Amino acid sequence: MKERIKIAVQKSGRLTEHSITLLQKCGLIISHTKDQLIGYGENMPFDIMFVRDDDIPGLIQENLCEIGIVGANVAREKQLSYESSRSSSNFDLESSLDFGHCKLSFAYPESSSIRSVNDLDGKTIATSYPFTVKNYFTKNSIDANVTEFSGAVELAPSLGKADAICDLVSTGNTLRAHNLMAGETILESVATVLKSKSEQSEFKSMWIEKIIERINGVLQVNESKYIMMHAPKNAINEITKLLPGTESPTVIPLDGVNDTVAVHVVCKETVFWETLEELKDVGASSILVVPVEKMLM
Ligand code: PRT
Ligand code: ZN
Repeated sequence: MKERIKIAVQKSGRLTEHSITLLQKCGLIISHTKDQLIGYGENMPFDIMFVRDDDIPGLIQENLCEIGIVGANVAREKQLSYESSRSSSNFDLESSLDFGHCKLSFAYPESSSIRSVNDLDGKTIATSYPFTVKNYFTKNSIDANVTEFSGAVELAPSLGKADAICDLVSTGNTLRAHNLMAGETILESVATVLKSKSEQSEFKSMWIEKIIERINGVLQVNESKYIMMHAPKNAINEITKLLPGTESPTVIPLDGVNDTVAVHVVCKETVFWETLEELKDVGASSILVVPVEKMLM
């Protein structure tokens, strides 16, 4: 039987749809019905394991999966928990993705006198990320107690279980609804590709590198644009400087014209209207900006 590589993604939650879309953009055709815990990659040797996000680092740690997509918040917490038991994590945080943005931040009851981390000595903090929070306290010499809550952390102060909390925040609406004030952020998080550090067969290594290269390609494409314009020959240097993240432009002569050329560039960062206006100021005309569908560097 041919070897298969297992990719763990969240079964049902904020990361699920984005993770599947990302793998599909990498060319993977997944056959999967809603109730199945495993999806089958029809055209590549990948199986997709649908699990709770908290289980993803552990599956890689135990060599049951080779790749995972999970919030950096979860990956970091698990790394610190392994380190606390004197082992080390068996995965690398490989690529930061463009979804799942959130912050792990302190929040203080409006009714309390706590206004910053400097007021936390001797206080009790509720969180679902005890290792990350304890690590922060140790590094900043703060002598506070940490109590683990697996859900509804924002209720802990009103239940009398904690003086403050440290939880994920996205819009901040949940904090406001519970009369909590946002405090210092200890971790900015985004969905991340985890890759096993275990040694793999040549076949698996080749496919793991291939899918990661394609993921990075998809990320680049999301921002990248192909830009075409006419420009005076002597303005090419200035044009390249105005377009961030470009490599050497392709310069094509125009039929019957001597001092004007067609310039084509791939720009790997967002192109703003202001940039187009600046291009015009240095002599460019007929500027076209088109999306890039696929890119392999
Ligand atoms: O069932 P499973 O364990 O897989 O799911 P889960 O409930 O643990 O995770 P899920 O789907 O809620 O989140 C998965 C990942 O999404 C997290 O680990 C983060 O990496 C990321 N993420 C991004 C968030 C948020 N934004 C977020 N806002 N995870 C949780 N939240 C919570 C936050 O804690 C708060 O309670 O959403 C609530 C609303 O936030 P506000 O600030 O927008 O009001
Ligand atoms: Zn979870």
